[in-house]
Amino acid sequence: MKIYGDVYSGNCYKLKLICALLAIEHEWIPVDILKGDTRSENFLALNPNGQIPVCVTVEGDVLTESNAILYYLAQGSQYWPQDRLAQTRVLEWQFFEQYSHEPSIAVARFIKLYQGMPEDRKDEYQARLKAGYRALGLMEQHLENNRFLVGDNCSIADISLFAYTHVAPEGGFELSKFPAIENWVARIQALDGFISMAG
Ligand SMILES: N[C@@H](CCC(=O)N[C@@H](CS)C(=O)NCC(=O)O)C(=O)O
Repeated sequence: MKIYGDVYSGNCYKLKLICALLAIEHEWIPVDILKGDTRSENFLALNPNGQIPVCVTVEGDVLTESNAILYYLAQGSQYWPQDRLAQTRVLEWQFFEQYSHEPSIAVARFIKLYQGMPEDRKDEYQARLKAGYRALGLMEQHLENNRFLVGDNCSIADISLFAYTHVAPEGGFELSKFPAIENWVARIQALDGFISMAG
């Protein structure tokens, strides 16, 4: 199996993390977005949407969309629950991540960390910060009474949300305002097989 990605991208790190937790062997192929790798003819032949991560399975199927790939990789493991309601709850959090969390937190991080806060994106940054804090508030509320996002164990819902939440301070978010999130981050970091973004 091959994974094309950049580990400092949370979307790609999700896959690095599930592979580490489940000891899934794979070849990691580094892709540099800033150098325009995702716009090359070869890459667009793989993913016409021009985005990482991309996973090429042992059978040669090309998979895109980080949360869909998590679903593929977690089949048969404890990270994908058996129960229909719990499965639906996992999907709820993953759709929340893609619509309400990642677009604000990941983009705020990109503007601040990668682009160094250019003048023409300052207003947008403030809007993303506000939306990101709202998303973190919703997570905090849930995690005040729950150890993980769904049920008593870590699932791919947690992996999806962990990816950009734990690096939210790089985007200017103060995680110390969210003690339940900080405890949840520590619980994930303590999992057997956990690997950090830089690891
Ligand atoms: N919904 C996609 C988002 C993927 C995404 O935004 N990838 C970024 C890196 S984090 C990317 O490839 N950006 C390059 C581009 O769009 O040109 C997923 O979850 O996989």
